[in-house]
Amino acid sequence: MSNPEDRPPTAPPSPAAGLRTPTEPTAPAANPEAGEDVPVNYAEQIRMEADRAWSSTGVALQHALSQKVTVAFLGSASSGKDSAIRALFGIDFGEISPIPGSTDRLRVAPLDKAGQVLLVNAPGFGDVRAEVDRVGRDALDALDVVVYVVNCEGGATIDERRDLATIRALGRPVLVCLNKIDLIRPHQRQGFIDATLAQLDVRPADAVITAFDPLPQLAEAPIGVTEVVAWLSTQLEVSGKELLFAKQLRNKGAACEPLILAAAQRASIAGALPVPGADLAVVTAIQVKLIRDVAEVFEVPVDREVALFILSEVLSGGMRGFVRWGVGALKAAGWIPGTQIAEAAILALGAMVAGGTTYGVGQASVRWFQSGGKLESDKLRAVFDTAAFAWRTRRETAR
Ligand SMILES: Nc1nc2c(ncn2[C@@H]2O[C@H](COP(=O)(O)OP(=O)(O)OP(=O)(O)O)[C@@H](O)[C@H]2O)c(=O)[nH]1
Ligand SMILES: [Mg+2]
Repeated sequence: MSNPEDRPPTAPPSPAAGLRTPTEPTAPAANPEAGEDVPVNYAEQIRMEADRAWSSTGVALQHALSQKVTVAFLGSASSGKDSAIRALFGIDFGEISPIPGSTDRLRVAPLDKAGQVLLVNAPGFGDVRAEVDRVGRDALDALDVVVYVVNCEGGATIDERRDLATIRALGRPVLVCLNKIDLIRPHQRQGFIDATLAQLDVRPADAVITAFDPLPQLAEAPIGVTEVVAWLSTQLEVSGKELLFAKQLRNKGAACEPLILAAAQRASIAGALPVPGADLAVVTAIQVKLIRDVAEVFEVPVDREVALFILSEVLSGGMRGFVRWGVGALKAAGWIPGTQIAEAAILALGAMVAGGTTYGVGQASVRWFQSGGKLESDKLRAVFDTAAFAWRTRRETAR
């Protein structure tokens, strides 16, 4: 587990060392479909907007980081609660010091040194609730989300159904994990899943199939962790707590994925065109915030220059790839640079470009921070383009 206090004293990716002025866009070939006439001052435009966005996103970031999050892992004995915590956060819950006052029956422990992220762990909830002391009650009052772990090997019991009803009465989002799926033969799985969900009266949308600690001969790695993270992140986003949660996750790249998807989604519905000659402000602000969020997850200090560098490199460097495709496609649809968008076809394309560039910026940032700020520009751009085109493909097939 890492804490802000544990931060290695590594220097931030130094703009002075690794940074160069974004390459001047190479003159695009005269190909009407590839978006010629791309203004050469695009890089300047991006830098200006990103610079402005840097200041405005600081407040939002501070707010996100000042939150408190409480996540409970509940469920019958041996269902896999501790295994879930280990798979998600990479820690042994038993080794974290509980908050004084919590009991053996309901343990409350902080994941981070500042105590902003609390985990609650309790077996068989129904009878525990009657006995909880003040620490337990406070934790339950502050609960943001509940992960209810069921050993689906034996199906659900009446006690579990009752437990779940009591937990739902708390009025918090509850995710049911049908755990130990590895122990069920593949051809019997669907039957087990359907039966268990019916026994528990849970909708499929509120359940994830998991194996938090599978037998090595049955599965190489835990199953369903990505889905659990995605579900929790979506729930926590409502109250702006998803970043704090993401920071605690074991797998940093995977922790960023829901943040990137959510940002791309926001950008695509913003109704703005993040291309040369259009209004960049809204989408650029989303992208700058995303870069800062990704840096937070990787616990790397990021400064304005680094954010500007990543953005201008991937968006304007060379003016190729996805951005170039976007400009070409928009023009082919009748968009004239510098004008307002009115038509649905152009709006839809703009949404695709906004979502794709944001998704690409997120993935490029992950790779940048994973590399310790040492990724070469062409590799950074390649990550961006691959991701942005993948977003486009996904959207096209989703239609
Ligand atoms: N095959 C398999 N075993 C699992 C899985 N998840 C957990 N287990 C095993 O089930 C046992 C109990 O797991 P724990 O994570 O300790 O369960 P718990 O809910 O914390 O248990 P208690 O705290 O005792 O109530 C351990 O031996 C785990 O290795 C899984 O997905 N597949
Ligand atoms: Mg346990």
